[in-house]
Amino acid sequence: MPVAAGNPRHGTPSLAVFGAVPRFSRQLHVGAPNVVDPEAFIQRLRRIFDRNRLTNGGPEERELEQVIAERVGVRHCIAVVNATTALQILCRALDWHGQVIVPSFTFVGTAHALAWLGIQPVFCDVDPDTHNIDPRLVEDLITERTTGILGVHLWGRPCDVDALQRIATERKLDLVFDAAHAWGCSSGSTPIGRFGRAEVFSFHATKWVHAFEGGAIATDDDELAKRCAAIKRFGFVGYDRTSTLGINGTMSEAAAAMGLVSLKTEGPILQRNRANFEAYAEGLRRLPGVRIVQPTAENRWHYHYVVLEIDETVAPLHRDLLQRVLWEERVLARRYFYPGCHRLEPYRGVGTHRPLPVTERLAHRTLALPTGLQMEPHEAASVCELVHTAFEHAAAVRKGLPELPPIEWHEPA
Ligand code: T4K
Repeated sequence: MPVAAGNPRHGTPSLAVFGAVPRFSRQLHVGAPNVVDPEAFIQRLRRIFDRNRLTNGGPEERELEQVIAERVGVRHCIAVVNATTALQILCRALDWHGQVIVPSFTFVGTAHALAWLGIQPVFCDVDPDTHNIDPRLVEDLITERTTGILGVHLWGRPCDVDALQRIATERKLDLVFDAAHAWGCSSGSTPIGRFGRAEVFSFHATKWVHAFEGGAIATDDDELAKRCAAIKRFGFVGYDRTSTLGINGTMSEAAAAMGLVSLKTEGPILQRNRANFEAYAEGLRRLPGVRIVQPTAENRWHYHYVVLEIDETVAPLHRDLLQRVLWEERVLARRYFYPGCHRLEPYRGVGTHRPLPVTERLAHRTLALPTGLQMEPHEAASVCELVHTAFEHAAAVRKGLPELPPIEWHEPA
């Protein structure tokens, strides 16, 4: 809802919040699915129907597992219905209990996976540059109840895997990684998926490569893989014998088929992501107090997350006001990962945790912008122009916008 009827011809900034026509005629989402070749998917679906094998270890699921394992360079991949369930299966297979050290600055699903198993997530602060769990702080959080460390490669940029592995080895703890953001990424020349005892990818529709819904556990550990595979299928080890408490984590044949098609079409997605990213980076370069999360030269990256850090002590507008301006223009920027897991239910106020100053700061500063096949680089440049205009007219925006109710997380008309 505009705050005032604006008229650019009379000096009011040309922004939808002041009554101008929104810059985009459609909504631009963070995480809009990339679909390159629906026909190839439909062909695979036909074959699925011909075989009448819809789920429970069919050929699409097996092929997907093989492709992922080969691409990552691990002996085992276990495809799972989604990454949250995959994390739960992995934690169960590792017999994690008590406490696990995990960053708070992540999607809440990371913490939920632990809590569902009765494990207490012990929140660790993150490094201000990488946004990943800070190994220097991990050691201090280890108690006699700690059974593991769960790193998250946030935005697909690798954790400090060596430092974390050193701590895990010294303290005889299991280290695993939530690699939900990190398909196709690397740490140096080593693909993500090969670190710790195992890593978990997400192939959710909002990821750059997806299977509608999907996840996968990658590991070189034969025994662990066997346990994960059994847990994923109700604990079955034979036709009618169970070895352990299991769950249904199977990926359907339709989802696996989508995953396979999506993997084959990475090229054009990566190309567009990169072009959009470069347009954003160029367009936002000179803005005061704005930093764009950059890839690091030595690591492979998918350019799937366009994340700004807006330092409110320097920038003329707070992140939340800029978000509101953009929403009115139909650019549905997201405050990933506000407010940090430790401030969300059911973790809020439970137990005590160390102060998390970096997480607190980032949670108030980061803003994810849309990218992917839904948009072209010139549209990314257009989003940047909006940010420039909003900054130029920051005083007017600040004056007008507090009257608006806070953004609710439903989609605006
Ligand atoms: N660990 C980390 C670090 C994660 O980020 C995630 C998930 C997980 C673990 C767990 O992975 P999974 O169990 O999901 O495999 C989304 C996703 O649901 C979630 O997968 C993702 N991370 C998280 C960061 O984002 P929402 O609630 O923010 O997304 P949603 O549904 O609002 O989608 C974003 C926008 O994209 C929508 O406003 C509209 C658009 N959209 C979305 C979908 C699903 C479409 O246009 N079409 C679609 O089909 O959680």
